[in-house]
Amino acid sequence: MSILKQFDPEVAEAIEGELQRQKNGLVMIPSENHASEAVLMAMGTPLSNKYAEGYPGKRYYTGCEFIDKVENLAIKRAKKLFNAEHANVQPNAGSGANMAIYLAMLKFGDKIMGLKLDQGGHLTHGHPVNFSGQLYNFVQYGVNKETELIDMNEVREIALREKPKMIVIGATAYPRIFDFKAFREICDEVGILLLADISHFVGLCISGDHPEPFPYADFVMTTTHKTLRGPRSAIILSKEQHAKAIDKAIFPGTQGGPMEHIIAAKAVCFKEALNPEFKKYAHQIALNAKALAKVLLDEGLRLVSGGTDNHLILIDCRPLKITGRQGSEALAELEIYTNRNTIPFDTGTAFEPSGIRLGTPALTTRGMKEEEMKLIGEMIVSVIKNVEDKNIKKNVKNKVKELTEKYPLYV
Ligand code: DSN
Repeated sequence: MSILKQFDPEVAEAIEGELQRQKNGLVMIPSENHASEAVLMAMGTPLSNKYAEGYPGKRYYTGCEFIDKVENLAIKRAKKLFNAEHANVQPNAGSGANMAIYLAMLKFGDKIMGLKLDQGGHLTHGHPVNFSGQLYNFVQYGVNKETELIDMNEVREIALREKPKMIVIGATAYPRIFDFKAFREICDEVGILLLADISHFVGLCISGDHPEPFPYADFVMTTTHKTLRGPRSAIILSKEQHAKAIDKAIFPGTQGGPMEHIIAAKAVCFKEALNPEFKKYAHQIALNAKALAKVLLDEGLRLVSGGTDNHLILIDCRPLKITGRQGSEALAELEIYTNRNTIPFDTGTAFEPSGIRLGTPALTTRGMKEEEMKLIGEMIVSVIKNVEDKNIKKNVKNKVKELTEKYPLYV
């Protein structure tokens, strides 16, 4: 940092500010985490300087011997971690990775089934403003209005009626488990492909708190920076029979030179995740989410689907007479970072939705456990029940300081 500080104090100052924000705050946005220093270090390396279009052993550039070594390590570790037949570690991000899978297996205009965005899905699972909804003919499934759970009978009915070529499962705001086996049975009945986008809960698939997608899914896409705690990026895992098509869809289909510094950081992250300690960490994410949900429920909040089975929770703010934006902004003022989110059958908008989405991956990285979740849950409830109360805010701000000092980050 000292060279950067000297050369470009403005950028250095902003980076330092962000570091301090993370250190001094409680990061509870469920898609965020704090990568290790080893992961961060791998990203800031001269591997970024190298062009390496192609794949290990088959590059379009000379001088790729060290790049090949790094990418082969990432591939080998990813395959082992996920019990996968094939791994492509080049995708830059989850959206592009999903795009490549569609490109590999479908024709524009083909029918796909995905979970509705406002009921927990992702933009790339068929939303009309996204390339997915514009280039493909998406039919969407949702959650049951009463239970707020995915209704497998409805999924089956839609699949049999619509006969899509692929079903996409996975979510950004669904607090429950995906039954991969049940989805596979439906896909087999219709004779179609299954893509599991496990980006959010990937860590829990490794710890055993969520079922594993293989052997049920044909393709697995995951980002690497959420519960997996690696660099901001993604990978695609698949059965061997689809390996060529996937590789071609990434390069030259949708990407050029791979970001080998990020691939190095992914290799480091997979090494961390293969360590038995990671399973303990990811299991604790789930335990912490349950403990947090319990205190929120005990304090009288309504949670979507009545709780959580994974790493995230959705609070329905309507009974509190505030919007998700008001609630999340009141918390952010006190350095508790959550995000506003739509809830199923929301009457609000994406910008002014009725929910707050929060989770435990980053707090768990800091070493916090159930006891801290109880304390934090009580703090959150006191703030969102009284968004204008200055005394409560002062008290919570002090508690955030105590907690972040007790569980320091990047020491
Ligand atoms: N934006 C991510 C999230 O917050 O869940 C998904 O891509």
